[in-house]
Amino acid sequence: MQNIKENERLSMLNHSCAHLLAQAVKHLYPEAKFWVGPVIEEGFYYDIDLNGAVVKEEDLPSIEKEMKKIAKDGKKIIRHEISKKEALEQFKDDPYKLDLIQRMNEEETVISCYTQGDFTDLCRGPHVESVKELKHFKLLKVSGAYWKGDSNNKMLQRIYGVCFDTEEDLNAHLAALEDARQRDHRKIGKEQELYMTSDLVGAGMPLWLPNGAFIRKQLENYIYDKERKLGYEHVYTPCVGTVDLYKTSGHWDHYQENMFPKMTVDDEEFVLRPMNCPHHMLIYKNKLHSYRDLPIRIGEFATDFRYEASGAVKGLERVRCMCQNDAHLFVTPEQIKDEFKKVVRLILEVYQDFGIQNYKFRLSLRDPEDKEKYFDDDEMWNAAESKLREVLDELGVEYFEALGEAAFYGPKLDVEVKPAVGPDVTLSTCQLDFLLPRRFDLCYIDKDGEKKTPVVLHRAIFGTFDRFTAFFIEECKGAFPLWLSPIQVNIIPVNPEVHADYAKEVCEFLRSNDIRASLDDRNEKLGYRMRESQIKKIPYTLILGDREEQDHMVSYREYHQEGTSTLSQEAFVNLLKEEVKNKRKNK
Ligand code: TSB
Ligand code: ZN
Repeated sequence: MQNIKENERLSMLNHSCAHLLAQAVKHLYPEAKFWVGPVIEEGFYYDIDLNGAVVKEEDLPSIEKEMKKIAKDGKKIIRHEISKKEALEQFKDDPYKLDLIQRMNEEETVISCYTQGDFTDLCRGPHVESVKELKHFKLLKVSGAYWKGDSNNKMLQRIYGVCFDTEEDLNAHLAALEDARQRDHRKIGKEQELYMTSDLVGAGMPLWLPNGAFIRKQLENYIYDKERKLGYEHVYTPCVGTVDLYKTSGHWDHYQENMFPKMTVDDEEFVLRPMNCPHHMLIYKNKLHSYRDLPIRIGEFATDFRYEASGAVKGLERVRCMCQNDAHLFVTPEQIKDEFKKVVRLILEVYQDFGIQNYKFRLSLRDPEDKEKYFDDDEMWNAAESKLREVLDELGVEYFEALGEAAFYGPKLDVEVKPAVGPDVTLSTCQLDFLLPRRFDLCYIDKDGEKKTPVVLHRAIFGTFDRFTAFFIEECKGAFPLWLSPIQVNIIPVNPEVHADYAKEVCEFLRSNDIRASLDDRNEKLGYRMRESQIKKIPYTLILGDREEQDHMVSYREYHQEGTSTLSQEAFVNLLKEEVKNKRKNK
């Protein structure tokens, strides 16, 4: 999708279109007063005070019609410059514009206004030359928005729109928006009963429903197997820790704003944990280690709680209660590069299994100016940061660098992906840490018999199961690959009264072969039941009638494919088993 804000011409066009919208609204609602109308990634909006009137989606076409009329009239858009004093006088009846003018510096001696026909707005510009250029636009939606984003203020009406130079560009953009809406994991999550939320549980606290929980369990099993093969050992630890634990780790000083507040039980102070590293440090410390034992890889599917602003919470993607696919790898300094490479290779392998192609590696570095967030040891930071660069260069992986994105304990490699809606997010991460092992006084006995401090790699391949599931729902548009689908086959007897027994027999046969099958023997039309099977995006639909029953065969239709094929029951099972075995690929 085009990012309007990043394109100079589109940005100007959309800004002018926001003025056109305001002018049309003023014609239709003479009482209207206007706050601000900025350009955003998806187009533009204008916040409007309609003095009690309410604009609904169904009113948008009439506003568009008025916009078209004004545009056709073709008035020039003219810039004037006035002094602050003149501006205060000119907009004296408009409290919103007065608020804007009053906030401008005295030094801003000239204030610009733009006029088109009977409409003038305070604005920095720039604008297109004439409203005639505004031909290919669409109003998209309307919502409420508090003045200045403050819920104590009046609620204004925010009308969104977008404008392009050509009808084709506009249509392509609208199609992309519709595609994003259809892919949005919050929509699919509801439709396919994957998860729910409840105000009684709280914002950002998703409840995984059976279908979603099934998918998550498959993800857990998948990554557990891979990690076991790579020498990881998994543990269970509590999702709380004492304040002292997080003071020792440094989270209390460096990460507190992301944590839930502490609670007191008897005479102990606890916090819901935001990260699992401290627990895993203690597990490492439970035993004496020799250099020969390293790397030690402690993994956990661990529940964490983080404070995320209520406005930032989003479906399963950004939650306040999450489950990390976490591990802490304890290595000698000589093992850092090799272990780091193994993690990057695992990331690449997993993404390939899931058919994920659109992602970027980001090398997240400290901001050397930010002494508050990052501990002050330039030598340690420089050494850590250059180690990561070396690994990436040796692997030939492309990446970009981002200052100020490192964790407080060290630099990291993050994988960035684009959700259907909203800004990019991090999925996988691998972080290098020289700090926490010191703070927990960890050691191993080296070759020379001396005590040494290990280095820790923090890594999460799926990131959290929550965020990965959100992303993957959008990636596959809710059509999960066979191995992840809660229901793999939906069986439809052509005439339930005649073919139900055979359908039941097939269903039992599939289930006895570990295939997750459902039976739709409702007395509904065949076409209706087949359509529903497609809407639910079930990978295979079986259609069983006279011929299938006589020949002891099954006819199946794959999701999103035209036509059916026929096989023996055994051959069908083998087909599915093969597809599950080769998994992991999305169709
Ligand atoms: C990898 N201590 C490390 C760990 O050992 C850690 O916690 N790293 S993290 O802060 O980057 O979090 C790990 C992953 O959790 C992130 O890469 C991201 O994918 C995911 N994540 C972070 N915040 C949220 C959230 N609010 N909702 C869902 N997932 C999140
Ligand atoms: Zn960690």
